[in-house]
Amino acid sequence: MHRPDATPYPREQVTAGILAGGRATRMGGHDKGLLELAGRPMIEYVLDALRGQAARVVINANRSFEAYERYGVTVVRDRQDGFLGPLAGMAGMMAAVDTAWLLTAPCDSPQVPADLGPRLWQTVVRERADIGVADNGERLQPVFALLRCALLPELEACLAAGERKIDRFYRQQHMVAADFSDCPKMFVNVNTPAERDALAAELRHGAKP
Ligand SMILES: Nc1nc2c(ncn2[C@@H]2O[C@H](COP(=O)(O)OP(=O)(O)OP(=O)(O)O)[C@@H](O)[C@H]2O)c(=O)[nH]1
Ligand SMILES: [Mg+2]
Repeated sequence: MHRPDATPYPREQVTAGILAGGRATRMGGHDKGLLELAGRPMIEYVLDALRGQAARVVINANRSFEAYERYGVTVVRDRQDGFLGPLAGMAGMMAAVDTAWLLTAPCDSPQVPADLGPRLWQTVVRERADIGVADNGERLQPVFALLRCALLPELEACLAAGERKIDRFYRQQHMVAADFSDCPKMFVNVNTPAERDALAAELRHGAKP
C-alpha cells in the first residue's frame, strides 16, 4: 500500500535558508549571526545543523556580506529594502534558489534539530501542503518552516499589499503545523546580551563531562 508519509525527504530539492537579515536592535545593532556564543559565531551553530538537511545553504542578510560569504554560501538580500521583516527575506531566498523547497531557520536560535527538515517534510507530505511550520506546543514558530518555492508569486503579492506578518501569509496558503513540543531548546533564541550570556553559560555547562 502506498503510504504518503513514507515519502523520503527530498534533500536534493531542499535549500536551507538562514534568516539573518534583521537589525538586531535589542542586541545594540550588532549583527546577531556573527555574535560569539560560547566561543563561536551564532550562525555557525545553525550552519552545522542545517548542512546535512539540504542540497545547499544560503544566508539571508542585509549587511556583513563578506563575513557571511566566508562560509562558502550564497548571501541573499531581502527582496525589498527597508528591513521589512523576515517575510521579505524569505521572498529573497525563494527567488534566489533553484530547488523546489526552502527550509528556513533563524540565525539566533542555535539549537536547531538535525531532523528539522525531515520532520517538517513528513507533515507536509501527509497533508499535501505547501508550507510546514514548527509549533512549540503553544503557538506556531513561523521562522522554522519548509516552504514550496513556487509560492513566490503569492508571497510577492502579499508583500506588495503591505503584509509583514509571516503567520498571516501562511494562513492564506495550504499550511500545516508540525509538532515540535518535544524540542523546546530549538525555540530558545537570543535577542539581548543577557540572553546571549545565559545561553552561553548553559551550553558551556552542558559541554562538561
Ligand atoms: N530578512 C530579514 N530578516 C529579518 C528582518 N527582521 C528580522 N529578521 C529576522 O527574523 C528573525 C527574528 O527576528 P528578531 O529576533 O526580531 O531579530 P531582529 O529583528 O534582528 O532583532 P530586533 O531588532 O532586536 O527585533 C531573525 O532571524 C532576524 O534576522 C528583516 O527586516 N529582514
Ligand atoms: Mg525584530
